[in-house]
Amino acid sequence: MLPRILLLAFLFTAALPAEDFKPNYDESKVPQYTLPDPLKCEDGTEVTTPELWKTKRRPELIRLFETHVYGKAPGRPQSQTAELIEEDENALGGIATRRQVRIYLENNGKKHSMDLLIYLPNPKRKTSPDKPSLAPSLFLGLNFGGNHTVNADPAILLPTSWVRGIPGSDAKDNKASEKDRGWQESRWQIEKVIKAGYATATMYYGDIDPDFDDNFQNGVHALFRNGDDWPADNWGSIAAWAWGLSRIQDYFETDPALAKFKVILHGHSRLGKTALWAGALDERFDIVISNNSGCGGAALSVRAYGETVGRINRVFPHWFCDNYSKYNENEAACPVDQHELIALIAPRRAYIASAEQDRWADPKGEFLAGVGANSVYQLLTGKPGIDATGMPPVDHPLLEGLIGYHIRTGNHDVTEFDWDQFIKFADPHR
Ligand code: GTR
Repeated sequence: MLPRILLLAFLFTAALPAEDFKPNYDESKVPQYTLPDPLKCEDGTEVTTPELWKTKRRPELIRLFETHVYGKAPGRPQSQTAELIEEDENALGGIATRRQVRIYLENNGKKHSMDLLIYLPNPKRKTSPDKPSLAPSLFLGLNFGGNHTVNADPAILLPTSWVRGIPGSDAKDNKASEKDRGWQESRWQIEKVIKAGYATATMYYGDIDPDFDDNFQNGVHALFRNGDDWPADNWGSIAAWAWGLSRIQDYFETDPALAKFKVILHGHSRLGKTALWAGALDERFDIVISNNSGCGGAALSVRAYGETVGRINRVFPHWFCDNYSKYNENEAACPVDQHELIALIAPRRAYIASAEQDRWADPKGEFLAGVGANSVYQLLTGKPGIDATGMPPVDHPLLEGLIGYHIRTGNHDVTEFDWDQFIKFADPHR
């Protein structure tokens, strides 16, 4: 039998649509381009002070990304409450306290709920004697298969929402399966994270918005949908998942056990795109980690290397706002590119992780987006984000700058190596 990871890689490739799209993997065929300047406003004003960045250019860039890329999400729902469904102070063999919290949202008379799984380390992380005021930290990320896939812990509740049948999972008829418990364990490394002193929390992304083109009738979109009108800059699914992450942060702030935690947002692939957009919008997130996020995530669109804007919009029409398709095969016309998404995280720390064989996500384009954000970090902090002159060799992480980066050997995945770097980068005592 094929190892599961190979089977997954095979199925993933085989599942690519039988359209004529041929990705470019030839660096010499990358078009000539000039990136939009993150420090130049639409009216030509040069941003020369942190104040001007904060009051003028940052809001402008957010509006441009909302209008042209991800769509504009609404504010908070009329009501949000949370219920502790289950708690065990002796979870994972005693190293953690598990809490499962149901978050209820209500708007315009419509209701929605979503389940959050949290592990807190036992005992609580010790503060360092020289930095006693440091807050504890928590990794927060959405998952692809259901909370029960992140660890084999038999007490984790299965999602009851629509489940996307990912190749390799046992989910059938869009229902979660018991057999998938712990299926994505290697991608989550829960025990390692806990033993390093961090808390960790996750939610199934389909609990926020199901990942299919449902004309935005389901998930949290339904709470705000008003008739058939759907403007071209309305929020797509990535914006909805990002909105859900901010609602989780709202919940943390109401819970005395969690309110003090610094939150490190992370995400893989489409959920890496989501983490970046959520972190760009919501400055309460302390650090943002993008793993193999590629097109519409950390990779520069204008390079059109690997997955392109046209290809992603055709295959996943519900991820972005409708306006984004204007830039199919026309990336340079878009007034923003993805280095400006990283710049929106400044002055907070960002980490970009690539994989050598994940050419579909354009590792070089992911690195160059970090470099493209340097001028904003320089303006806000006096230091560039990426602390290096060129792309580092494979398996040589850059951990020192405010923007961390690595390209590791291997495929599109989240591995223990990735987690080792995320943990080091996020260390509040470093
Ligand atoms: C692919 C898509 C990528 C990436 C990936 C994933 O099919 O082309 O942009 O998001 O899915 O999320 O697994």
